[in-house]
Amino acid sequence: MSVTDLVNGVLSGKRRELARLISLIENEDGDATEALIQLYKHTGKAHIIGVTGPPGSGKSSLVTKLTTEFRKRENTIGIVCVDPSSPFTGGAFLGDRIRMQEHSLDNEVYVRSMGTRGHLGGLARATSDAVRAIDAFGKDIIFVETVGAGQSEVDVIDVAQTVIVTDMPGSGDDIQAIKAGIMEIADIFVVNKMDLPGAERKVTEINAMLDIDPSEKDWRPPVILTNSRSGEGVTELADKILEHLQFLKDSGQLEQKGLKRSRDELQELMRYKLTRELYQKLEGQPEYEAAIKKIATRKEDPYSVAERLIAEFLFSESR
Ligand SMILES: Nc1nc2c(ncn2[C@@H]2O[C@H](COP(=O)(O)OP(=O)(O)O)[C@@H](O)[C@H]2O)c(=O)[nH]1
Ligand SMILES: [Mg+2]
Repeated sequence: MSVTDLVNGVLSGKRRELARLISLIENEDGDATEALIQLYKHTGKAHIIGVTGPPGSGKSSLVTKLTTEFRKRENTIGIVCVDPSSPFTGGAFLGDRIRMQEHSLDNEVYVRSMGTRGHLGGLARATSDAVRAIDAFGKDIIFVETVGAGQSEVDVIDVAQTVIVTDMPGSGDDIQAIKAGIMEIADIFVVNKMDLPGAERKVTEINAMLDIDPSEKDWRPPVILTNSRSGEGVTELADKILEHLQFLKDSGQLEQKGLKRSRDELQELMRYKLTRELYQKLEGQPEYEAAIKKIATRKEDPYSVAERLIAEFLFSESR
């Protein structure tokens, strides 16, 4: 299939072409970049919603219920599930797929899982490109679900305009969540499994944490109780999500976020491209291997060698 066919297919809403493009993205195929170049001007329309939190807190169930809610409101939906902690794409997402099955016959809902490929930087890159492809495909709302455990999902969730952090009663990992920087990125907190004992206390705890947050934000993240099995609280959550988007627009923060993201993305792409080209050039070269040995045997130091190699790379004409 030619890149033009692929691009036209995605733009005209063909699911097969979208799936194919995301596979190319995952495999870091050059055709994917070519397609994304052509698609870029058709993107930037979707409301991207990040959903993160501990495993088992109910992210997938919640996304499924939110999808039902937004479908009622005539929105079309994309869902991207990311699990950086698991190398087993198929198995890890089996549960997610089963949970999201109630939408599998709905053409207006597109679900895709992303597994670990290469290093985490690559995963964040691939996820943001997959989201972009779904944006060009024309979905109004795109959920990005990722398990909350560290820097990697903060990177993954960076594509989102609205970030939901999920928690559940009885989970004692609040301190850990703060450490991981998950608290700071939340626009909305959800205490899911409100049917279980301790849900109200959890809400109080999170609110207490927000009270001592020194940063003076214009938006105080609301804390919402949900039951992702019955759907209780989900309508309120959907309203809050829209309220947050409206706040971003009214306050000018949506524009700011867009600029920040473009700056970050450009830097990241340049860094990625430069290092990849550099390594490709150096890897296996006798002088490179010799320099590594010299560093190990203290005949040279890594600081000077790094400077020299980068200078040589930047100013070499045969690049
Ligand atoms: N009791 C209860 N169980 C829930 C609720 N939401 C999800 N679950 C269950 O919690 C488990 C984990 O849910 P899942 O959506 O896969 O969580 P994820 O790992 O965060 O995506 C599943 O067995 C769900 O059925 C809820 O509101 N109440
Ligand atoms: Mg899940």
